[in-house]
Amino acid sequence: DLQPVKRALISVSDKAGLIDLGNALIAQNIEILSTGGSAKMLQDAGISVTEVADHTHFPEMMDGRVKTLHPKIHGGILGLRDNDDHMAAMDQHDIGPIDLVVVNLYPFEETVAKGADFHTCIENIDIGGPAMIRSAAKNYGFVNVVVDSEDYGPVVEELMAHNGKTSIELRKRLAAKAYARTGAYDAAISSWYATQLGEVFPDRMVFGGTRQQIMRYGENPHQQAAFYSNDENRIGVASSTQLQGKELSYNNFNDTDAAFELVAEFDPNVFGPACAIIKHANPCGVALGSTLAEAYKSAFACDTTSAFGGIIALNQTLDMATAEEIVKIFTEVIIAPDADDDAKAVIASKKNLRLLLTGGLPEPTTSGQLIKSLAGGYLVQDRDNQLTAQAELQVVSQKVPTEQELSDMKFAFTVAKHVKSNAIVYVRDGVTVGIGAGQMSRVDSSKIAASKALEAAQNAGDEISWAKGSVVASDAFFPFADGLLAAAEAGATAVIQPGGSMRDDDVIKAADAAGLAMVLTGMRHFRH
Ligand code: 93A
Repeated sequence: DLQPVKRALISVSDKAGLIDLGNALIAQNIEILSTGGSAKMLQDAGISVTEVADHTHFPEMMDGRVKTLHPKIHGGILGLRDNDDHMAAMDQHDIGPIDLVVVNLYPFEETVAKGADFHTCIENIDIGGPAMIRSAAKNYGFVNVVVDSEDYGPVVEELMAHNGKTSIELRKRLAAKAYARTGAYDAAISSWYATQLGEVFPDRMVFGGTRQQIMRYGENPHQQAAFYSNDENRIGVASSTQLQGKELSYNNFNDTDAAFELVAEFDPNVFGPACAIIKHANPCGVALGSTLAEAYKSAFACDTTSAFGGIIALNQTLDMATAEEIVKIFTEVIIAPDADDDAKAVIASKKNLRLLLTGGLPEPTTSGQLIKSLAGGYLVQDRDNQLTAQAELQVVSQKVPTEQELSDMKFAFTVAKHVKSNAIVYVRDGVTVGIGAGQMSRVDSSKIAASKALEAAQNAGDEISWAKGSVVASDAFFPFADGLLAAAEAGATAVIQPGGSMRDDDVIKAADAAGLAMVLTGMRHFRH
């Protein structure tokens, strides 16, 4: 269904590609209507245009607030060319059809991002532009709407290929893009207003974001999926550059995000090298080390079975020694702030291994919102961007923890924050030795973590469980003494947990009876 383009209206704030477009339209004998600044730029380039004000016989007024909001414009865009009444109305009121609308909007988002004052932001709310875009997109059967200079090329190509006409497929595609643009524009205005009012949760939420990738499938092959990144504040996986390997899958994105969020808790200037290995969004090994390769080897040793096909996150530049360790087994993804050239060469020997470089670590205290959808809606909450400060740790046991125990407890509790609840994490010397994740009862998580610590020891040829002499962290309080006793039995010497249970006293008594040190954080880190 080809439709001719005889008259175009151009009104653009972003003037990139404007003159080329003007010349291409003139070459197709298309008459150009245009607003103030756009008309001037075209005329200065020798392109003949009619000013909208001359077309409507109505001046631009009120500082440009009213320039295209006129029936001669909107009638020309909206009139159905195959409807006799519409055509008669157009004739009667001397309304000429407009077949191509090229509009990009006042830069509201950029103005807000620049930190402009309230008044300037208000003046940058475009009214006439979105009105024309929406009119043109509604009448996609006859009218072309272009909201992005990237689409000038494809439109001109069609005009040339079809002798001044465009196809219905193109017009539909342009219409869909047009409403996406006006929707995102209004969402940005709405969220800016809400922020001005100090509202965290406005009456209606509208999610923006830009589609970065359509995946082959979602969590399972029968689910469709795509990845959208925030327009501002693009950090972590969303900001990474992929050096090699095939595209990330839905599960890869999810796991890589979990891995990088976890390792970002460990600022290399404070903790030195750190490595986290993730499977199914849970860590199967996390470690600090004197070198990055040490950290990787220790993280790997925690659970050599689960680490197979895992996602590895590093808190500093990937070096060759670490790369050589990593390529010994199959790994899906490595994410790191950077990589040395010789490390890249080692990784390049594994074609399918994806290497993502981010240029830095996300700041773990960054605020932001997390969205989880339910069957009939969604939940929104702040991200868990907090950690208990050293000063707030409260020793409640008779036994006072040693310095090493204290630092291991803080490490274990930080890791537990990134483990699905119920989370139990055993740590020895800055290395996780047993992780229990995602169980419905805390005792079960404790048992699993303890059995993993024994398995890790046996894998390494040790007789004695690595839980022996470890510290243990729990993401939420022990409701009963049983989980704690399981830890003592496994050989832990110290426990870190939020506290706050009705039976805290019983749990503290049990710790004292077992000779354990116990520290309360007062902060819980559920993760579901
Ligand atoms: O202030 S407006 O909302 N009122 C209007 O009637 C109107 N018509 C077009 N802004 C309006 N526009 C916008 O002007 C367009 O969306 C475009 O961003 C800009 C182009 O102005 P100029 O051609 O004068 O540079």
